[in-house]
Amino acid sequence: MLVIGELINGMYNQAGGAIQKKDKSVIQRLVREQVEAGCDVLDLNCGPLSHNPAEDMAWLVESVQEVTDKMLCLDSTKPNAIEEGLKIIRNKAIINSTSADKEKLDVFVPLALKYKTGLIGLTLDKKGVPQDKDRRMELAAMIIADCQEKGFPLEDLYIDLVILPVNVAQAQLEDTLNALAEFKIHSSPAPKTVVGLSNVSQGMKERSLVNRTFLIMAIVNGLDAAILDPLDKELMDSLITAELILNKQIYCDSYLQAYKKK
Ligand code: THG
Repeated sequence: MLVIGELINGMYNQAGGAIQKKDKSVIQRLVREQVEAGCDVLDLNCGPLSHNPAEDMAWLVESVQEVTDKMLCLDSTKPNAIEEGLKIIRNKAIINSTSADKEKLDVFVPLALKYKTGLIGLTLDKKGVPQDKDRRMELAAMIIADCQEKGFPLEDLYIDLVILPVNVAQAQLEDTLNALAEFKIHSSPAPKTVVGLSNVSQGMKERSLVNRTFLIMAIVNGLDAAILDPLDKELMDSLITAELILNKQIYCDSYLQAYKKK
């Protein structure tokens, strides 16, 4: 499974303050810590307080690339912020994200083609996040069809079912788990799937427990990638163990350490 570290996000106090003060050392420490914890990709999000997201995104990409060659996931709703980052990116990147709206697809799919990046497609539109599984599947189908029409390779597309917090939309989580499984049944090759895991526990007390329980359930239902906090050791250890049990890694006694060195 592709593990995307979420900590370089202006929503977090640490990263948010560092972006405002242009303090590279904090960002570079967050890179090292997340990579050592076993993440494959780093999500970069300037956060809601950024006055100049394009400039901040370019600064983030530059600062992060000084200390790692890991893949970067550029997380912004603003195409110009994403493109400023892509212009200077050295390695493979993922655009996070387009919605299912035609105007968004017409901007982000060509951008992903131009820079040969991966692309996350959110199953939401102008009306917001769908309330049921069938509408999520319909929006996913719209994103997939648009990518096919434009010649974007489906193996580089990640469908995001947009996870809402348990305390806001409790009844929808089972739907999202079922939708994950249905992707794998209905199409071959199936599009890859991703979730923003920490969304599930926002505003709750038992965040770590809720995150890891949902993650394991999603992995069993075929989840391919997750944006998560890799410094949550119990979460990472549960993820690695779930992959081991699903026979996605070969067993050795030190499998937890072995995974993190990969
Ligand atoms: N899908 C996609 N991208 C995403 C999301 C998604 N990017 C952003 C987000 N969701 C995933 N990243 C986060 C990052 C932080 C938190 C949740 C999701 C979070 N932050 C603490 C909070 O708000 O309570 C901040 C607390 C602190 O400052 O320490 O929960 O769904 N494609």
